[in-house]
Amino acid sequence: MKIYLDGQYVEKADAKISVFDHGLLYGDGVFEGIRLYDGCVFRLEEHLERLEFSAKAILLKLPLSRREMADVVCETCRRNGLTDGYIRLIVTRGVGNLGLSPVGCERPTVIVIADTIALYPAEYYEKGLDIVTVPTRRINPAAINPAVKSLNYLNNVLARIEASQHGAPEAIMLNDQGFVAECTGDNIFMLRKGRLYTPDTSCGALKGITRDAVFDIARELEVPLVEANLTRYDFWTAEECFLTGTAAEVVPVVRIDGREVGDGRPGEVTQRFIDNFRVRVRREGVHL
Ligand code: PXG
Repeated sequence: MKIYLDGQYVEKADAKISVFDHGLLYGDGVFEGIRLYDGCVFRLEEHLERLEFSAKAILLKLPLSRREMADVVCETCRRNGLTDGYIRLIVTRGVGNLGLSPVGCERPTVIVIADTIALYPAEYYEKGLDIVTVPTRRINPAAINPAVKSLNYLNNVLARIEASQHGAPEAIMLNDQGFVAECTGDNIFMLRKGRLYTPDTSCGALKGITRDAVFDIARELEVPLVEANLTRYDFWTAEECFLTGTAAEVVPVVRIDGREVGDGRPGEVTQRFIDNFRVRVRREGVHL
């Protein structure tokens, strides 16, 4: 496997970074997780824009232009002979000294990993997920805004561990006011009386690329969509629920905190969104 590391394509065994890299020392950096479908990088421009916004928010100047970054992403896929897979794009503050200040970091580290993806089991899509709310809260937007896809994922990691302690594959995370924010690596939607609802990003959620795709699907399918402050009660009493994310795509939820969602089976509207999304991934990509 070839990995892009600071201007070179190196073998996996040689893809190493310094212990003085601030990405490691402080989680000081940003990243993207991107999917490759049938030789097309799904919504690459949107991912690169989010990376730029994340970098801007943490005052990190990206060393590559949008065009250069896109070329490096595609070239890494080509060099690995991939047509379907998962791309992890990482930019850290770079190598510095021991000390929080990034002043000594001369050059950001840029890494692109392109690998095959372990798909979610088909059962998740056929039967739906059984998920729980966990105690670990999403970060307050006044701290690091959760819209920044930063290398600080510890609260999401803890939430994911708490989910697995309950045997759940994903977890609902609340914000500090107790409203539903999102899941640990997915956004969340629910359906009630023909309207689709999702937490407003001011509730502390990542502006998901898949979430955006679902907004477009809602427009196409003429399902009204509302961004709002939502509580756990809203989700417990919903008719349908699903999660969206680069890894998960669109996946139904059938049980939340021990309460059945609707009739406890993946919903009809959810299925229409899944089907529509699976067509789009082959249409909305940048060809390698
Ligand atoms: N919320 C959070 C906190 C995320 O990290 C999403 C929502 C969904 O966003 P996208 O843009 O993917 O629709 C994410 C994305 C992984 C993995 O390795 C996690 C994500 C993406 C890809 C892989 O678990 N998180």
